[in-house]
Amino acid sequence: MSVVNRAAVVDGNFTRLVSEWSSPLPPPRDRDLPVLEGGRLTGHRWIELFASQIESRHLDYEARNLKSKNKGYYTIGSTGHEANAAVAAALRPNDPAFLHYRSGAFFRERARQVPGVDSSRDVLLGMVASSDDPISGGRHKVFGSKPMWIPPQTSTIASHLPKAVGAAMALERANALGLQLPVPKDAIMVCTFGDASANHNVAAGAVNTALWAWHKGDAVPVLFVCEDNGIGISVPTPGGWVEAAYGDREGLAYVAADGRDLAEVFEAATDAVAWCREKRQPVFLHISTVRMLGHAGSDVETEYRTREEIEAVESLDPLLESARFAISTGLMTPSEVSDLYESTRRRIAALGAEVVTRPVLTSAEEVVAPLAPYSPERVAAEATRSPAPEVRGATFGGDERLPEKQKPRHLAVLLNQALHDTLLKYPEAFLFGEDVAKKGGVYHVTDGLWDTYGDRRVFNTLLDETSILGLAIGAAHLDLLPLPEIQYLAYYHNAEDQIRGEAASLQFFSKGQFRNGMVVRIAALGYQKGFGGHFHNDNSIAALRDVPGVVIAAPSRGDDAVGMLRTALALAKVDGRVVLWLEPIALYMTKDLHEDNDGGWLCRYPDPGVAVPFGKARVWPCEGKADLSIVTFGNGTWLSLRAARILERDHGIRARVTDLRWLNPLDVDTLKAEAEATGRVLVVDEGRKTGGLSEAIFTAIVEACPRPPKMARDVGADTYIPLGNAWKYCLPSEASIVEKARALVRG
Ligand SMILES: Cc1ncc(C[n+]2csc(CCOP(=O)(O)OP(=O)(O)O)c2C)c(N)n1
Ligand SMILES: [Mg+2]
Repeated sequence: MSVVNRAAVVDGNFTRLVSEWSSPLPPPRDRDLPVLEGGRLTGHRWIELFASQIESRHLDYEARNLKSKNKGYYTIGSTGHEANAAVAAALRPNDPAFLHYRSGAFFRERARQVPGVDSSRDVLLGMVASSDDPISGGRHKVFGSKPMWIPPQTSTIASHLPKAVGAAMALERANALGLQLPVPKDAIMVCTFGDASANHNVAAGAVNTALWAWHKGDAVPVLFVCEDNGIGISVPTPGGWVEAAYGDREGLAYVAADGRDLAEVFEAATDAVAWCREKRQPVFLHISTVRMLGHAGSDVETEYRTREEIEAVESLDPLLESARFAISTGLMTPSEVSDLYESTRRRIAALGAEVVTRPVLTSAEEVVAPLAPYSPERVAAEATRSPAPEVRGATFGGDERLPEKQKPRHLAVLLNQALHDTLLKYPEAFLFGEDVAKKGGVYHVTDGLWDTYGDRRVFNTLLDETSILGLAIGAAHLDLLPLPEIQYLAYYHNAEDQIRGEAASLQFFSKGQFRNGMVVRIAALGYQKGFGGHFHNDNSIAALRDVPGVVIAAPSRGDDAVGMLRTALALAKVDGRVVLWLEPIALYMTKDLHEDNDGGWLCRYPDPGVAVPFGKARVWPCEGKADLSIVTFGNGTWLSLRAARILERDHGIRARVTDLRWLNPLDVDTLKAEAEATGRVLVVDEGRKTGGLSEAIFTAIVEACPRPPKMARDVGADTYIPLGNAWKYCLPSEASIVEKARALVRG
C-alpha cells in the first residue's frame, strides 16, 4: 500500500462519487442565495471556495507527481484540511496571515482576493525550488506572498505564534500612538497550526501571552486557527484535548467547526473574525480536519495505522463532502463538479510541466544574496541623521542639559542617554522587556525612559523571552522599530530560536520582501564582582555567531556605545538587519582605567550626527614601534589597555590594542593591518575557548595574511562561570594578558 497509491485511491474516490452519482438531482439552486438558512455564504461564493479546495488538492497530487520524477522536493500537503479556504474568505487580504504548511486552500483563496497572483504556479515553483518562486526564490517551499500579506514561515512548528501575537499587540500600540502602518487600523493577525503543535511550549506561551495582555486590559486582535486532524506525524492527540486545553480559557473566545463542512467553517470563521476584529480580543478557531496521504509523501502511514483506519479517514474526505453538498443541494450538477475537478487537474498538471523548466539557484552567491543586505551610504546617512535640536532641547530639559554638553560619564549613563535620543529620533521605536519601565532596568540603563515616553512606547513585558522576541518580530513586520531587552545573555539562549530560526531567516526566505529589523539589547558577559554565577555572567557567544546574517555589536565604552547604537539602528531601519547588541555589564559603571579616580573610562556623549561606522574596529596605537597587537572586545578592551601599560612600564614591551566593537562581521581589514603592523597578534577573548571569537579571529587573520603573524590567545575556559571568586580562574585577566604577551614577544 504505497503512498502514491493512496493518492490515486483518494483521487478515485472523488471521481467515482461524482461519475457514479445515482440519486435523483434536485432542481438547480439559486446561487445568489445563502447556502445555509440564514447564513452569509452565497452559492456563488461557496463554489469559489470549493474551487479553492479542489485546486489545493490537485497541488498535493502534483507535488507527488513531481517528486516521483525527482523534480519536486516537497510533499507535505493540505489534503483533508481544505476547509481552511473558508477562513481566508472570512478575512481580508491585508489581515497578516502567519500560515503553517497545511494552509494550501487558504493560500489559494486569499489569492482570489488579490489581483495578479497565480498562487498555484507560485506554490509549484516553490516545490521545484525554482529561483522564480516569488516568495523565497527557491530557498524553501513556503506559503508566503508579499502582496497577499503572508510572511513566509519556517518549518519549526509553533514558532510563528509569538510573532502573530506580537504583531497584534504592536498594531494596537501603534494605533494608540497614531502611527502610520502598512495595514489598516482594524486589521487582525491570523496564525494557523496543528493539534500537536498546540502543545508546544512556544504555542502555549504565545496564547498565554495574548491572554496575559488581554487580562491586563490590552487589545490583542489575534486569531488562532488550530487545524485539528487528531494526529502529529504518528502520535494521536487524545480525543477532545484541544478543546480541553483551549476551549475554556479566560479571555480566549473559542469557536469550533467541522472542517468537512465548508459552509459551517465559513460561518464559524466569519463569527470568529468579526469578534476578533470588533472586540480586539484573542479568538481560538478550532477546526476539526482529517489528515490524508500521510504526514508527507515520505511518511508510510501503514507503519502506525491499519489499512482500515486509513480507509476510514479517507472516507471522511472533505472534498467528497463538498461534492455531495454541491450536487445534493442543486448548487452544481455532477458534470459541473467533474468539469471543475478535471479542468483544475489539467491546469495544475500543465503548470507542473512548466515550472520544471524554470531556473534554479546555481551559486552560493545567489543563495546568500538576501541574507545580510547592507547599503553603506544609506546606513551612514541614517546613522548620522539626528533629531531636530529643538525637540532634543525640549526633551532633555533645555540646551544646557543636552547630554553632549555634560561632563564625561560612564557607559550606563551614555547608553541611557542614547536610548533617549533613539526614542526621540524614531517615533516608531518601542523599548520593552522585563523590568525596563518604571524600575528602569536591572542596571538602570532604561531609567527615565518610561516617564518620558510613556507606557505605550516603553513597557514591561511578561516574563517570557520567547514572547519578548516574538513581539519584536511582529512589531517589525509592521515597520515599527523594536528595541527588545533580554535581561541577561543566559536568557537569550532560552529563546534563541526566535532569532536563529525566525528573525534572522525572514529576509532569506522572502528574498528580502519581508524584514524584521531590530536591535536586541542584551546585558551580557562576565567579570561582575560580587554578583556572580553563570547566569549573570554568561560569556558564551557561539550560539549568536553562527546565526547567518545577524549583526553582533559589543561596545566597551560609552562614546563607542552611542555611536554604534546610531549605526545599529540605521542597519535595522535601512536594511532590516537584526542586531544583537551585547552590553558588558561589568563595564556599565566602570569609571577608571589605570588608577583610582583617573576617570579613564568615562566618555563625553558624542555630538549628534557622529556615528561609529559599521564593522569598524577601534585601534589604540602606542608610541614608537609596537612589539605586538592585542585584539579584543568588551571587558577584554579595558583589561588589555591596562595590561598594555604594565607591559610597557614593567617589561619594555609596546602593544597596540584593538577593540573590535563589531563581533559580526569582523573588521578583517583592521585585523590584517594589525597583523602586518607588528607580526604578532595576541587575541584576548573573554568568550569560551571553544566557539568563542578567538577561533574566528585566528581564521580571519590566517586567511587574510599571505604570511600570517605569530599568534597566541588568552581566552575563557570551556566552562560555565562559577559563583564566588573562582570565575577569576576561568577568564582572561590583566596578569594573564601580560604573561601571554611576554611569551609571544619573547618566543
Ligand atoms: C519544533 C519542531 N519539532 C518537530 C518538528 C517535526 N514535525 C513537523 S510536523 C510535526 C507534527 C505536527 O503535528 P500537528 O501540529 O498536529 O500538525 P499536522 O502535521 O498534523 O497538521 C512534527 C513533529 C518540527 N517541525 N518542529
Ligand atoms: Mg495534527
